[in-house]
Amino acid sequence: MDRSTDRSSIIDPSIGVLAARIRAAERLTILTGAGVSAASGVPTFRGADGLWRQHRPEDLATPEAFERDPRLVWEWYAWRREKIAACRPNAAHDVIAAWSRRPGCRVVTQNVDDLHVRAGTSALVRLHGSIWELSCWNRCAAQPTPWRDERVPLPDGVPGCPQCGGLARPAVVWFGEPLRAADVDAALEATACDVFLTVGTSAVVYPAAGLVHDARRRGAFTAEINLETTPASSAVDVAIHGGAEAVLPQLAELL
Ligand code: BJW
Repeated sequence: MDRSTDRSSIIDPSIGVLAARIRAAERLTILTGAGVSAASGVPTFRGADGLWRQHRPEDLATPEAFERDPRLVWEWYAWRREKIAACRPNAAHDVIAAWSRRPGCRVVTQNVDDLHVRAGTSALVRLHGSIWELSCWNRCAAQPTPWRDERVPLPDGVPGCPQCGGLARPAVVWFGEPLRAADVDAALEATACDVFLTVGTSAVVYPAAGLVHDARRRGAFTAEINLETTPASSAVDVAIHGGAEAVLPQLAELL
């Protein structure tokens, strides 16, 4: 094929600009959302095939929903756990994991799938918890407990708290719930950086969506990688339209 007409060989000039910024940065912070795991096959929340197209968040992802019908909520999480268990980290997770081992790099994720963990990401803040952990509904246990049972349908009854035997819940953050203070502190601390890169998030869920603005106020160069325009697109220095699994490897090549 004539390379001059092969659009796949043309690199968006913004990628070069961002690569130069990352190369020079002593402190790099990356915020990720569901779009980073989309190429792995994990459903996003708000896209055309997103989870919120089939289910109302208030029926499944609020403390009120769990109180009303814990089994229904657990069944939905069991279905998602089974789906995620079959997924593997993609090229975007791999690039982020490699960068995370650089001094000064911090990764903050809203994702509960733990694909960043499986890719070997260090210095990771999981703002919305993990679908692979459970915690006590009555808040008896101080720490969430790993729970890797992938059976669907659920074993008899909903899972119990390993500490007190009471009702257990997925160790994720639902709407209307506060995030763990230590995670919020770590995320806010990470907004003091030279480059803040937001990847694959619709930038509508707070407090995560506020981090890019905090970083900008604190003097960071800000960038976004997303398939679509988001509320963050007009606020960042560089908005790159593309799949994280394609753009991040291109960036890594240029470093
Ligand atoms: C690609 C791609 C590819 C696709 N490459 N890109 C009004 C104003 C402001 C705030 C509020 C408000 N009313 C209520 C609030 C607060 C609320 C909130 O923000 N609501 C807004 C929606 C309006 N926030 C909260 O309730 C939070 N808590 C809180 O504020 O506490 C305060 C408090 C203090 C003291 C006491 C009590 C309370 C908690 C938020 C918890 C969010 N939880 C969920 C579920 C987690 C568990 C689970 O998974 O089940 O977190 S909701 C869901 O949204 C999930 C995600 O982490 C989160 C963000 O979604 P994300 O990652 O952005 O995914 P999508 O699907 O939205 O977007 C994917 C993007 O990727 C798209 O843009 C695609 O284009 C892109 N993409 N493929 C690159 N290959």
